[in-house]
Parts: sequence; C-alpha cells; structure tokens
Amino acid sequence: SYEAVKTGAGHGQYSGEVEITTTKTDAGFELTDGERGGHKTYDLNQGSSGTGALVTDDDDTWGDGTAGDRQTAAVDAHYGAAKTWDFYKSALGRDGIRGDGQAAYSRVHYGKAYVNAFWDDSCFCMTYGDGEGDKKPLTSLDVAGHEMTHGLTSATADLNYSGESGGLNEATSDILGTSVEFFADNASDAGDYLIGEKIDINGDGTPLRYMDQPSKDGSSADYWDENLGNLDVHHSSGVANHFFYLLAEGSGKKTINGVDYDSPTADGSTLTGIGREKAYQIWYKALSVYMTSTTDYAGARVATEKAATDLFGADSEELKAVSATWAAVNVK
Ligand code: ASN
Ligand code: ZN
Ligand code: CA
Repeated sequence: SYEAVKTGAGHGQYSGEVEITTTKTDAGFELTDGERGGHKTYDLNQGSSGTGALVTDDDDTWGDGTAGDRQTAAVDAHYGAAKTWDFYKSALGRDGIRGDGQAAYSRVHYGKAYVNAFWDDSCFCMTYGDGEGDKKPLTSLDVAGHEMTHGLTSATADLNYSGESGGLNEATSDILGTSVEFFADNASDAGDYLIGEKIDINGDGTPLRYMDQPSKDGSSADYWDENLGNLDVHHSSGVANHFFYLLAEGSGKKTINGVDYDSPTADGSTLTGIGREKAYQIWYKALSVYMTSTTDYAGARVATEKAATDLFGADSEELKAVSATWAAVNVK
C-alpha cells in the first residue's frame, strides 16, 4: 500500500478550473491534501452528523462545475481550505489554524435545503449546506475563509460571540475571508470587499455583506454607537469591516477588480488607504497578540494601535492611519 501527493484537476462552481491537492491510494484518489496538514473533504450526503464519506475519484479529475454534480461542491470547499491555509502561511506566517501544522477538515452537502455554513470548534471542522432554490451552495472562497477564520479566532483572542466582542469575532472572519479571496487571485472569483457575492444567499442577487458601507445590507452598522453591542454579531461586525475597508483602501469612490465602492466617514474626513496587506497584518497581530475574549471596540482600537506600533513604529504613517480610521468610524 502507498500514498502519494498528487495534483488533481478540479472544476468548481465558483473557483472554475483549479488545481487541487489530492492523494493517490491503492483504490484510486481521495481529497486528502498532503501539502496542507492532510486536510480532508467529506460528503455528508444530506446527513447532519459524523463525517459521511471521504470524497474519492478514479482518475483525479473532479467535478463538472455544476451544483447538480456531487463532487463540485467538494472541489470548491477543498480549494477554499487550501487557499486559506496558503494565506495563513505566506501572508500571516501561521502554520494552520492553530499554528501547529494540523489541518481541519471540510464537510459538504450538509442537511436538506440548508442555507448556511459554519465552523465548529468541537470537531475542528467546517460544514457547508447546499442552499435551496435560487440560493446556491455555500462553498464560495470568501465563505471558506470566513468559517476557517472562526477557528483561528478561537485559537487566538477567542472573542466572545456576543455583544461588541461578537461583532469583532464576525468582522475578523469577514476581514481575513476577504483577504483570502484577494490572495487567491482567482479569475473566476476575484477579490472584493463583498461577502457572499457568489452564493446568492438572499435569493435576489445581492451579497450578504458590504465592507465599504455595511449599512447597504439594511441591517449592519457603519459607525460605532452605544447600542452597537445589542445588534446581532453579523451586524455589529459592520463597524470593524468598515474600519478595515477604509484602512486598506481609503474613503470615497473606488473601483477594484470591476466592483464600485463608495465608503463614507462619520466625521467627514478624507482617508488614504495603506493597502490591504498592511491592514490585514495589523488586524492579525492585534487579534493574535493583543485582543482577548472580552475586547470591545475601544479595546480593538488600542490593540490595532499597538500592533501598528510594533509593525511600523511609533512615528509611522500606518499608526496615524489606524487612529484616524477608527475616529472615522466613531471609535474614540
Ligand atoms: N455562517 C454563520 C457564521 O459563520 C453561521 C453562524 O451564524 N454561526 O457566522
Ligand atoms: Zn461567522
Ligand atoms: Ca467576496
């Protein structure tokens, strides 16, 4: 018996034609990524517990790019896990979610007409539903990066999932999930500051969230106020998502990869972005070194200012930009 790392040909619904890392066994090929901690992708076949079946194939060519094909969701999930792993490693210098080189695993085809995806610390795994009707499978790249980043947050700051800390937990998943999407540089799913633009979870063609102006979703907050912690965590995240967009890209109108953005400020200030690489480095350092389970928005400001000081210096333009950007979203 032998096992060998292979490069399979994947046909994803969202990722398009992609190389995925697979394993050759006596019986054929399986979705085990030997280059990334042994990450495996399973098919739950509409079940809702356990792992279901490891996804296998005879000729190392996977999926046909349609939701009707069972392997296709597995291709997108396996690809998303690989790109998230690679982003953590080469952009953040982190060896897997826990920093120990160990892989999580993915489960696709969860339940019946399930319109969500989720991370679970207890299995150290992420799970994707198939959607329902116009609402497509949940296996897009930004969703994969979002869900895996819940594992990263649990392994670092462990931000409590309620109140302002819960909003920061959610925003961390959107910030690094979006950063994965840009990092992957996939022509079929280019980087943007929208969350879930591929999956049509609203059934009307709109994305789930907008980082340049979170209130465009009808529920999220653009600016901090004293009631922010009463919102659902997926809406109190808006202030930090807006902070990240402004820090990276600046205020006002901008077009990136063909998508138009228009990001306002609470104080009417005009901001110039420092670029997304510096912005995610600051966020990650703040998350992994300075934030704790009870960090609130005021604490996130302090944490990111410390991180920017460590990375760029006490007299740096980057530190000034962090402070000015928090002021622009009303975090004093
Ligand atoms: N997809 C959602 C999230 O990651 C699932 C949830 O609300 N727990 O936040
Ligand atoms: Zn989340
Ligand atoms: Ca996106």
